[in-house]
Amino acid sequence: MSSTPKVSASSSNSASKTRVYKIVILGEGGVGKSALVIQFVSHRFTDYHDPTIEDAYTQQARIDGEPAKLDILDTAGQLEFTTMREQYMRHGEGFIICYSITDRRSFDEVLAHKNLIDRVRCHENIPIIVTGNKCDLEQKRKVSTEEGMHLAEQLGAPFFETSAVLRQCVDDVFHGIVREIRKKEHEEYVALEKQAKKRLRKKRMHAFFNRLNLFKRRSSSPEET
Ligand SMILES: Nc1nc2c(ncn2[C@@H]2O[C@H](COP(=O)(O)OP(=O)(O)OP(=O)(O)O)[C@@H](O)[C@H]2O)c(=O)[nH]1
Ligand SMILES: [Mg+2]
Repeated sequence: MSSTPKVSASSSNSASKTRVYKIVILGEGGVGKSALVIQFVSHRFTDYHDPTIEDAYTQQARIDGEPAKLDILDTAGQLEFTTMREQYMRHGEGFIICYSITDRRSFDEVLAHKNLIDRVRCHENIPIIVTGNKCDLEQKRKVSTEEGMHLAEQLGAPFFETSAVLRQCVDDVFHGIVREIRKKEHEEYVALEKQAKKRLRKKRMHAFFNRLNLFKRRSSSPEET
C-alpha cells in the first residue's frame, strides 16, 4: 500500500515561471488511475495493484507550444479511503474521471464523481475529462465505446479510451485536461474583456449625452447680456 507522496519532477530555473496546472484523477478502485499516471510520468506500466491512499506527481510538458507543469494528484478509489474525496474535489483545477471498460460498476460511478465535484465546487464550471481505461482488454469489455462517449457528452467533457499497458491515448488525456483548463481560462478572459468594453461604451455614451444636454441647455437659454 503506498502512502508516501512520490514526486517525479523535472525542474529547471525556467520551471518556476511555468504555469502550474492542478489536476486530480478520480475513479473507483482498480480502474488503473495510478497505472495511467505512472505511464504518463515515467513511461512504464505497473502490472500490480497497490491501492493508493494519495500520491502526488509533477510532470513538465509542452502542450500546443506552451510549457506547462502538471501537478497530478492520484487519489484513492478503495472505499476505505474515500472519506478524503471531498478534500480532493476542493483541490483541483481540472479532473480526470476514470472507469474501466471491463467494470460496469466503475462506469456507473462516473456520474457520482461528477455530482460530487458539482456539489463541492458549488456548480462552478470545472473542466473534466472522462476516460475508459483498459481498452486493451477487448474480450472482457462490459462498457461499449458509445456508452462512454454518450456519458461524456452528457457531462460536456472530452472522452478517451485509454490503455496504460499500450500507452494508448495517455498523453491525450493529460494534455487534454490542460487544454480544457486553458479553454476555460480563455473563455473567462473573453467574457471579462467583453464586460469591460461594454462598461466603457456605456461610460462614453453617458459622457456624450451629458455633453449633448449641456449644449442643448446652453443653446436654448436666453443669452445673458
Ligand atoms: N490490462 C490492463 N490492466 C491495467 C490497465 N491499467 C491498470 N491495469 C491494472 O489494473 C490494476 C489496478 O491498477 P491501479 O493503477 O493500481 O488502479 P487504481 O485505479 O490506481 O486503484 P486504487 O489506487 O486502488 O484506486 C493493476 O493490476 C494494473 O496493472 C490497463 O490499461 N490495461
Ligand atoms: Mg491507485
